[in-house]
Amino acid sequence: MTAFEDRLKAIVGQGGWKTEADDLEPHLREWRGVYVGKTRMLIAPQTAEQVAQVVRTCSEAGIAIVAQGGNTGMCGGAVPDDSGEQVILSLSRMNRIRQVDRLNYSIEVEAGCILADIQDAARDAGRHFPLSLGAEGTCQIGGNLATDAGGINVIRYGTARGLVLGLEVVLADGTVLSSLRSLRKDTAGYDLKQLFIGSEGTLGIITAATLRLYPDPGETVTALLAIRDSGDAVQLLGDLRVALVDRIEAFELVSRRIFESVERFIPGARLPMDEAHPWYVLMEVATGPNHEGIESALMGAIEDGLVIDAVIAKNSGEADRLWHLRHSISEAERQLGKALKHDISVPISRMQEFLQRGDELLAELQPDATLLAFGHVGDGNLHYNVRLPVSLTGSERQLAGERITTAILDLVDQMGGSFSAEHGVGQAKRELLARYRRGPEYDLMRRLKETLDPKNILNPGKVI
Ligand code: FAD
Ligand code: 2HG
Ligand code: ZN
Repeated sequence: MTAFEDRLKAIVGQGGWKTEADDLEPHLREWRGVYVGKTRMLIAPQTAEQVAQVVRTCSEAGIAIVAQGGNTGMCGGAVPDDSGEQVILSLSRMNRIRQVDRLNYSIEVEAGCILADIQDAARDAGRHFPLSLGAEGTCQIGGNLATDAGGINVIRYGTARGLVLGLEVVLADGTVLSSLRSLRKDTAGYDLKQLFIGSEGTLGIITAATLRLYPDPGETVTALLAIRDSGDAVQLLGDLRVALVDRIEAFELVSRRIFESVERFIPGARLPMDEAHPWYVLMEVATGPNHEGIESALMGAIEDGLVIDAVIAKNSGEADRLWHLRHSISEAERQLGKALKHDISVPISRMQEFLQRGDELLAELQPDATLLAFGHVGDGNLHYNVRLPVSLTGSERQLAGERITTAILDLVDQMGGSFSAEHGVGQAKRELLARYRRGPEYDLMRRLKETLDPKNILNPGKVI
């Protein structure tokens, strides 16, 4: 096996690999510590051609490859299995922003670019790259595309998939498939790039992308709104979309319980409302220079009884502090103790019904469980996380967890929703994919995997 490792080292050159246990350790565990694996080595190419040579070498030797971006994924997709045989292919040295085309509103980037760096490069060019999520300082665009990430601005700009104009991918046999076009219209045959977006490293390795940019949204206003009931959020959104002429950039629902844990675990975090309310909406609106419409829209919502209290950020510092509360939720939840995570979506019009039926299910199955619900209500995606009582023993916990997850996800399925809205499948939800996408949809996914990766060397054991 040394000869194999030497061949990989020769492809990437000095500084392009890691084999020492201490260096590898952060790459072997997913950020919550739920999935931990082993590896033979980490290899970090600098060009698509080097990626192709690594893939060819691994394919010849029958060694599996796990692509890894920022390793912030929620489903264990970027972590190798525990055989110690798999190679981690890190994209982190492919981090060049190649070019910004201002008139075409596009940017070409390598897969290892950190998401926040792409946002900054767009801003420096007077443009806006709207993908935004709590992990943006660490996650990489290759990982964002491989998981079809969502985040807080989907309501206005769609998920990562909608932001891709062109893609460069290395296939399982080492072919470099380059379609780095920057066109908005292109009906020349099948849209192949869509196959790789959301495929979590199982169909190809994404090495570069051309992304869509937008005009800078200009002045925005961030407001924290207290609401009586989670269901009111949907009605409120429906009304505000009209009142604000669809200029809502983000619309997030958070329960009081969640903000309490953020205040408890995140240093300096404090909700700027004295009175406690059961639910909150954190909203960002592109208002224009005079903050047109926002106050009258909110007054209308207060008169209608949908909003019971509101705080409007007076400046960007206050807005950043509000968003910091939102982006700290996962970290607070991690410190509170692992919860059962349900990253679900339902049609927005059925969100209220889902929340009500979900409450009923929890009350029936585990009345002493704690619901930690929050999410991107503006696009129908809720993180319906559930914390089990600490008093349960290991086996009770396992059983209760399985019963609750099955009941919640069956409900989501019956309501025309998805068990995986934005985090992907990884190794965490492989069985769920087989369960909820059974039939022709699942069969075609299998056939695609077998066709594109016949030796099953790309991230085996993940997704399918
Ligand atoms: P990784 O975790 O490294 O990899 C994820 C998957 O993609 C793996 O299967 C991996 O094999 C594959 N992969 C990575 N790079 C490539 C590549 N170049 N080619 C092919 N396959 C590749 N997600 C959301 O959608 N919305 C959120 O709001 C959100 N908020 C988050 C907040 C926090 C605090 C954290 C920790 C995570 C959050 N996430 C969110 C989850 C995570 O950040 C996203 O899934 C992100 O897109 C993963 O990017 P990454 O570079 O870390 O990918
Ligand atoms: C978010 O919206 C992320 O903050 C993380 O998608 C969700 O931790 C979670 O469950
Ligand atoms: Zn989310």
